[in-house]
Amino acid sequence: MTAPTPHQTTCPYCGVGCGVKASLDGRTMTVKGDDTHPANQGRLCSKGTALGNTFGLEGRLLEPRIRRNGQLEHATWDEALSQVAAKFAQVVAEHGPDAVAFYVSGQLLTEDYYAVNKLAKGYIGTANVDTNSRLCMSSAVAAHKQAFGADLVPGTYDDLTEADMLVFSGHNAAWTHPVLYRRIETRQNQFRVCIDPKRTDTAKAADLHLMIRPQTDIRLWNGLCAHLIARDAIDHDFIDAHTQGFSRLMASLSADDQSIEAVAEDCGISPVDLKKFYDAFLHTPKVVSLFSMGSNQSSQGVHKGLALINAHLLSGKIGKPGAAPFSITGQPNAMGGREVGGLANMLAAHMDFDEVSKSLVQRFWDSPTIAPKAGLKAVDMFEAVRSGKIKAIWIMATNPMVSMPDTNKIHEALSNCEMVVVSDVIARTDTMNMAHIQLPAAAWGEKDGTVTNSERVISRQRNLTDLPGQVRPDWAIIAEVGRRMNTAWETAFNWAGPDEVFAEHAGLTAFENNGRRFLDLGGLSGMTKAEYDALQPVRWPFKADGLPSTRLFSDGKFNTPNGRARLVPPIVRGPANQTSPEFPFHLNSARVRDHWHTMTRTALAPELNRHLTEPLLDIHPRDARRLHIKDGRLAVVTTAYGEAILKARVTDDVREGNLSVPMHWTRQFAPFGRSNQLINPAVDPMSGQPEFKHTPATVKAYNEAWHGFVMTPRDFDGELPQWGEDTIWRRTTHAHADCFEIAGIAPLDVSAIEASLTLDDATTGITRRVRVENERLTRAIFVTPIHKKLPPRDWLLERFGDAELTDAHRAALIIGRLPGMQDKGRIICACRSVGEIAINAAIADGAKTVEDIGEITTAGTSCGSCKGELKQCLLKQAMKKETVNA
Ligand SMILES: Nc1nc2c(c(=O)[nH]1)N[C@H]1C(S)=C(S)[C@@H](COP(=O)(O)OP(=O)(O)OC[C@H]3O[C@@H](n4cnc5c(=O)[nH]c(N)nc54)[C@H](O)[C@@H]3O)O[C@H]1N2
Ligand SMILES: Nc1nc2c(c(=O)[nH]1)N[C@H]1C(S)=C(S)[C@@H](COP(=O)(O)OP(=O)(O)OC[C@H]3O[C@@H](n4cnc5c(=O)[nH]c(N)nc54)[C@H](O)[C@@H]3O)O[C@H]1N2
Ligand code: SF4
Ligand SMILES: [Mo]
Repeated sequence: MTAPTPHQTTCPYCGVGCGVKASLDGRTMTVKGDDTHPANQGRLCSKGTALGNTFGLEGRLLEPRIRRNGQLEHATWDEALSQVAAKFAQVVAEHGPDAVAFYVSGQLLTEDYYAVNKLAKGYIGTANVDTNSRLCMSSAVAAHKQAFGADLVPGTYDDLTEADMLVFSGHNAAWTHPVLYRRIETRQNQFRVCIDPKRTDTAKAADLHLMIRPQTDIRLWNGLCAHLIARDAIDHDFIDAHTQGFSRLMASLSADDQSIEAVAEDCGISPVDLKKFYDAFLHTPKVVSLFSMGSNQSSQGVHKGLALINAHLLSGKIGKPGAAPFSITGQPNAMGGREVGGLANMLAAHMDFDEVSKSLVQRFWDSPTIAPKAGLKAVDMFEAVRSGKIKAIWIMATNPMVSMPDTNKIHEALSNCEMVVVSDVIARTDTMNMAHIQLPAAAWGEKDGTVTNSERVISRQRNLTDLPGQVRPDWAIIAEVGRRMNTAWETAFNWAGPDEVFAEHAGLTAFENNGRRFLDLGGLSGMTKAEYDALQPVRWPFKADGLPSTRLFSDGKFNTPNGRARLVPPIVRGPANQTSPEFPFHLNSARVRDHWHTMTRTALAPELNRHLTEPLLDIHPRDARRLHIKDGRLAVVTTAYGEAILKARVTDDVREGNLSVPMHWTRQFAPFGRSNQLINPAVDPMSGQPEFKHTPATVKAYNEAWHGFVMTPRDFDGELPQWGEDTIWRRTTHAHADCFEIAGIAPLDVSAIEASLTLDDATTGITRRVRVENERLTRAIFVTPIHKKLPPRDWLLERFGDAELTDAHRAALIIGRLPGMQDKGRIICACRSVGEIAINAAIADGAKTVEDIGEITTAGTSCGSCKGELKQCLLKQAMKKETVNA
């Protein structure tokens, strides 16, 4: 048998955009990093490495479904598409084009994005097409447009190792852009600063962590600008020749006390540390400042971006190798979506709604109409659905029931809507559950097209296998609806393949451009299908045919009418909603290392569920003590919008008065631990980006009386079990079983559960039940009073995979472990499945470095995403030893 040929494609997760070589045998996939791809040069992180484990058909939606009398029923494509087209056409006819909306995603391919943008803006005539990038990048987009005249990201990945100083501003790169972070680590003697109210892995590894009070970034960056000016450390030639607005900026900065002491006081950090940062920035010519969600997701996100960009413009640290303000994108195709113009306030291809652009785009599309003005941004869009102004919405490749702020309102909106169409790859998501019509989309590895990563590199995501069931690529579904909405639109939507869509998109970027718009992909518009299929990664801007790629702003020319960058004075404000005696805490929300957003795909990979098995609430030890909240016990967080119940992690990695929750968990995995029912829907007034990183909150202990777990055979497609009213549960998926961690106050009634073995201890209150059917373990339930320990989960979970239990194993089931057995502890290395206990044992055995641990345990020897945590283990053990010795 010959080995399957590896196909080159691109990872579907983060904006690093790593090249992947995937080999397929049926639906069994093995992956490795593509060593020829400029983004990753062969590396992959834990999520990329696990791609093979999420490629099965488990949980997939494989056929269209229509809800009839409240029940979802199988439908043909013909029925489903006719209904979508007819309903959209009817609503437009009766209520006008703005009564329909599309809510799309940075996880669509550029071709999908182009198709939906053209349908909405050129044919239906509405700009109500917004995207989850509104929640992600829109503040950076608005800052770029103001400062540079267009949404242009100046940095490249090579700049990150070329720089002598790196700033991570609201960016936990170690977890969220792991492969970039691995590249950064290869660079020695680089001064790294992390600006984050939380002590993240990125902060722990930095030379300087500025653990600022939340939402004080503008004060910090404005202070830096004032410091540069006061020390005359600004680039006068650059400012004179290439910028405008200097005196206005000077005047606005001088309105505040910019002394180091005053700024440090407002930001809640030490003046010594702040001065270290300012001096390092001043003395280092090559600085890259990365900014991400801690910057963008704020009611002052645009000004946060502008303040950071100002520091780079004033010091001329832009347009040169190793010097750039660098907004890093989150999703695999956030950048491609921005190039297409799939945001409600952009028309297309970096053009706005001015008369010249509207005429240009309409002539290029030869379309019957053109959206006259900007459409509704995500939060306003769902509000318009809730109030009934929007009567039909089509959601593609995003899960707003989980990821939008104030999700109780999203639930209301979708419950009230006349027609909710959802295209997804997974059958059961919190948003799919709200759909009237579900459309099965082709998933990663099945779909075919292009994505653009954070450094403007366009890469192919390739179709590697036959489309399963009845799934169709997103662009093809959209095109078909376009054709069905109006027969006169047929030629506009009759692309034969993604290559034709891409050619049209590239053509539009070049149309009547003549250097006016820096985004010009004209060189790629004439590709044949074979050339498109063989396309290698290419970074814009480029001269022709993708080569050679040139550096943005290297000539000091920006995309403004006079070619000068704008220095815009950022205004220092607090967050939209201030804390109060009722809600005294700042609630932050962030990502974890091994999960992707709403977990629809990463939850399928057992190894990705092991790093953090449930959502944790981070709370400072002093706050916890005061409120009697114990580490590992449940706590109730309440905001003006909703409530959540999660396990507390007492840690000084957060500031006193701050709380932090992960954003990922859903109704499918932890209905009580969902973050976004807590989150306030306040937005930046300019970008419309929600303030996910700050909601006033309060917290108290839940005081659960008992805890336990229930294990059932893995069933991702099945109905979720129903527990008692106040039973808090969290689910993790393992290779052969689902594990539900449960806890509650009122006693749990387990009498209805059929069991073959029962061990109830009336004196201790411990309940143990297991069920064995046909020699296989099919149920395990352990419940104990809260102060009693539960057995480790691993061994029992593995038994669900045994086709036939051995006698010794069967006898041990009811105890939950073999005599003398050791647990793995928390899994640190997901790739090699190495737990904390083995790692600590290796350290006790003399391992002194991360590499030593790797040699003994294999931890950290695959993707390296856990190296930061291995360092932490070394530090912790060293500190323990010191305490013991002292
Ligand atoms: N593992 C993993 N990686 C991912 C993703 C994922 O879901 N999982 N998603 C991808 C996507 S779409 C995105 S957008 C990126 C996001 O990547 P990041 O921006 O790195 O992600 P977050 O963890 O959301 O937020 C970053 C940090 O902002 C901090 N922060 C909160 N408030 C403030 C503040 O006021 N000021 C400052 N300076 N910082 C603050 C938080 O404490 C947090 O550590 O990650 C991408 N990569
Ligand atoms: N509290 C809090 N909330 C946040 C954030 C935060 O930091 N804090 N961050 C925000 C940010 S930056 C982002 S980007 C969003 C992300 O939030 P979402 O976009 O809602 O998250 P995903 O889980 O990535 O949703 C993608 C959906 O598309 C499906 N899908 C995958 N591939 C395809 C495909 O090819 N076609 C189709 N049709 N469907 C597909 C997946 O199964 C999944 O249901 O969350 C935002 N929400
Ligand atoms: S860093 Fe990880 S998640 Fe991001 S593109 Fe690379 S392999 Fe995928
Ligand atoms: Mo994002």
